[in-house]
Amino acid sequence: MRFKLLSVPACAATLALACIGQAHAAGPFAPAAGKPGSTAISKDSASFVQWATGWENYLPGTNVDAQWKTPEKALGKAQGTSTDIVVLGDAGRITLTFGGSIYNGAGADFAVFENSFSDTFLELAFVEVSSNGVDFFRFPSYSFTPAPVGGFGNIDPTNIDGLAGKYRQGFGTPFDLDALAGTAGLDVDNVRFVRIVDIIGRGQEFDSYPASAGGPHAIYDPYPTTGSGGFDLEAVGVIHFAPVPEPQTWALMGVGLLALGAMQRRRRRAA
Ligand SMILES: [Ca+2]
Ligand SMILES: [Ca+2]
Repeated sequence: MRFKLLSVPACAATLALACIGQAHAAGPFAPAAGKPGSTAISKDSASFVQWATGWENYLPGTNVDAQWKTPEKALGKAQGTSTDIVVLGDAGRITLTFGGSIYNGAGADFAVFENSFSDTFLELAFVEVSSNGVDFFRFPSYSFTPAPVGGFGNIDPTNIDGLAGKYRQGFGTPFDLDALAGTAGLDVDNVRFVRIVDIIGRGQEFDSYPASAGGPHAIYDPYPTTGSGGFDLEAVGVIHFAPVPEPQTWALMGVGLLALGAMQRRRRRAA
C-alpha cells in the first residue's frame, strides 16, 4: 500500500501494527518485491496494456560509458535483465512517449522499471509527467535513508516512496496520477509524457517531506558509481492507457481520404 503524506509522521501511532509487522524494516513504506505489502508490479502482470513507444530529450549525465547510451533500450516491455537499459548518468534525464495517453484510473496508472540486481542496491530517480510536453510535474517523494551510503551501499526500500528505482529488476515501481490530481497545467487523464530524472544521491536533492514535520530530507542512493552511473532505465509500463493516433497517422488518413475523393471524382467523370 502507499502511505499518505499525513500518515508518515504518525508511524509510531496509527501505523504501529504495520511497523510491528515489519520488525526488521527501517521505514514506513512498502517492502521489497515479493514481500507482504509490497507495491512492486511484475513485468509479466496482465495489468500492463502498453509500454513506452518513443523517447525524446535524452540528456545523459556524467559517468556513463557510450555502450549504455542507447535510448531505444527503454522502449517496449521490461525484460528483467541487467543490460536492456539506457543509463541516465548523474543528473541525466529522458522523456518517454506512449502513442497515446495515460489516464488516472483506480490505483497505479504506470510503473517504472530499473535494473537493480538486488532489493537494496537501489539507484533512484524522480518521476515527472506532462500533458503538453512542455510543463512537467514531479511526483511527491519520500526518502528516509538517514545518511550517505557510498558507491556500493545499500538502502532499504521501506525508506523510499514516490521514487523510481525502489524495486529490483523485473518489478516496476508504481505511480498513481491521483497524487497529482488538481495540479494546474496538468490533465491527469491525458498524460502523454513521462520524464525520468536521475538523483545523484550524495545529498543535494531533496524529498517532499513537509517542513512542518522536519523536512525536506536529503535523498541518498549509492554514490559514486561509474561506467553505468546513476539510474538504469529498463522500461515504463502503462496500466491505464487511451490510444490516440499519432500525427503521422492522421497525416496518412488525410492522404487516404484525399486519394479516395480523387478516385470518386474520376469515377463520376467516367460515368
Ligand atoms: Ca490512478
Ligand atoms: Ca544516484
